[in-house]
Amino acid sequence: MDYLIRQAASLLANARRLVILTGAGMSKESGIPTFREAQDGLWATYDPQQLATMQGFRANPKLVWDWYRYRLQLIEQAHPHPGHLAVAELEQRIRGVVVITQNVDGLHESAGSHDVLELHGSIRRFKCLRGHNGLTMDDLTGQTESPPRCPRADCDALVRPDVVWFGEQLDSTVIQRAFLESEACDVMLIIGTSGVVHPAASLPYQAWNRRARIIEVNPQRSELTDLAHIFLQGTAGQVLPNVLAAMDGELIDR
Ligand code: BV8
Repeated sequence: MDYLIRQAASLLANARRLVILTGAGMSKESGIPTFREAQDGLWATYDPQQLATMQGFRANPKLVWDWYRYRLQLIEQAHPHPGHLAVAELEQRIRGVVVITQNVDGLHESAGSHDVLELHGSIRRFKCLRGHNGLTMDDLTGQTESPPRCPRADCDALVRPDVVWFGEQLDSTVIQRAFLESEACDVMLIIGTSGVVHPAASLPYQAWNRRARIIEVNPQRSELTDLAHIFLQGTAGQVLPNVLAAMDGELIDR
């Protein structure tokens, strides 16, 4: 593995434009469960792919709202781990780094990453079913209903998280830039994604088609591992600081 880490470090150190694509596994070591794992406790009996849909919300607005409130509470107690900090450090060391994340938890920004594309929106932002967006939890204080109603004048539509649900289109500006960056990069670092959800999962193929070198960090193989020139089998919190150390010329003991 040390050899692979040194190879990855060398690719990153010489990258002209680096895209870092992250998924739920990136936040696992911050205490946030991934989508594929059985949701624990209260949510073990629900399928995230049913809850993270407009149909699910319309069928049971309170259940979906409560699920997001539960996840938001987990996220508010979470902190970036050494893997997030390493991603932010890469932005300091390499020109043209952009983080493209499928996560809605905001931990990359908390860790100090500046150029972050949130493909699937943010759990910290809210909007109503009539399209009033830019709402935060502060705008909703004092409301006891679950879900709350829109605080805008003359609107009492239900409020939902400003995330992209299954079956919903991604923000066109965000996904267009994500494709452009994936086509222009010469190195793509993929961290903690099963590569199942589209269109995010098609970004590595864009990079691969343009001969970018692909590095994947994941404790197990994913749908994208066959594209990786270097597969670093391990967790984000363990592997990424080692890659950074290797870029400094020494490898810390694991
Ligand atoms: C759309 C926000 C079109 C909400 C999410 C093409 C082919 C097949 C299907 C489709 C397709 N095109 C569209 C679809 C349908 C669908 C889709 O992809 N379905 C899949 C499931 C088959 N896509 C959509 O609906 C998208 N919309 O395409 O619209 C359209 C066109 C016209 C008109 C209308 C619409 C919208 C998709 C976005 C859905 N929203 N999130 C919320 O968060 O609540 S997706 C959600 O699930 C997450 O954001 C994340 O993206 C995804 C989970 O995936 P991962 O991040 O990969 O996480 P996962 O748990 O799967 O894996 C974790 C990985 O981490 C594992 O590999 C594990 O080994 C690893 N790991 C674990 N621990 C660690 C680790 N790695 C590192 N360190 C560790 N410690």
